[in-house]
Amino acid sequence: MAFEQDKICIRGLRVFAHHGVYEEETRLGQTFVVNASLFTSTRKGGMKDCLDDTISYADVCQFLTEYLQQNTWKLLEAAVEHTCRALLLRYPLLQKVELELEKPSAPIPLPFDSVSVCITRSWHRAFVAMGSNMGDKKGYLDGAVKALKEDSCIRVKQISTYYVTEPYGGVVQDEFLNAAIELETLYTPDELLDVLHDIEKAAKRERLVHWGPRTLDLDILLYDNLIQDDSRLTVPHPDMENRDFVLMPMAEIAPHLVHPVLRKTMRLLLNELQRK
Ligand code: A4P
Ligand code: MG
Repeated sequence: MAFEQDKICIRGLRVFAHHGVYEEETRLGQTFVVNASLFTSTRKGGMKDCLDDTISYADVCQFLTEYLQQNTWKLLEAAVEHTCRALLLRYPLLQKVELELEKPSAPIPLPFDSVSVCITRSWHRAFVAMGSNMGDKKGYLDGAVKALKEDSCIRVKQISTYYVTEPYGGVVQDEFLNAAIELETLYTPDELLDVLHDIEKAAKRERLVHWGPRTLDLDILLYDNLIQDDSRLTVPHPDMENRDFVLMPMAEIAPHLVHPVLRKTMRLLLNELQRK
């Protein structure tokens, strides 16, 4: 049972800080007002009546105050973006945050109550396929896992077994080592793709032959229930249902996960492919 709608709300926290485009704003400072909704399951804390099992709103208010005072941004957009990320990284029980930063004394020579920027940010669940068929294949996959683990905006949740697989796609080449990873990330799909490309580059990956040999290939298989198809990124990965080297590790770490387009579980997709 999920408690995704539970939230802890903070309204009207006043913080004297120095954000603004104008020099007087950063020099003199002004009062900002913070409103926050912290999405986290309150069930355990509620049942046990224990502060250790929830997020302390007093602690969050203190953190917000210090964070907004210790940093200076020109834009409210930047202040809320960085603050959301800092909150999500600091509080492991926090799944999603809605943050509004108001500037009641913004330099606007007109009568107004307040201006604000309000954004919602959260952890996302993604699955990444790894493949290597050159050199130290296991070393390349291990290196990719290590690089993902070292990124603070990524939490590696599960790693499948490494599978030795026959090359798929018609190019005559060495056998592959393949695996799948489940992760949680603060990155958008495009940002995650950039991170994967950087890890590929660090593994001396060269894009020579399409579907050809590679030290390291990292593909995004799934990202939440997102369906996206543009010139740079297609999610779910367009060919995953035809690839046993993707479905075997996926059926191992997420057998009941449903493909958002095909509406079938990973285990069923693998069974269907193996029967073909
Ligand atoms: N791109 C679009 N969607 C995605 C996505 N979901 N994840 C774009 C990652 N990238 C995505 O990829 C080309 C472009 O695809 C990227 O720049 C990105 O913008 P690439 O990695 O540069 O080129 P590639 O790997 O040669 O092509 P492709 O189509 O990604 O090949 P695949 O699909 O990765 O297949 N056989 C076995 N047994 N095991 C394997 O791992 N891999 C391949 C390569 C062939 N045969 C294999 C295996
Ligand atoms: Mg690829």
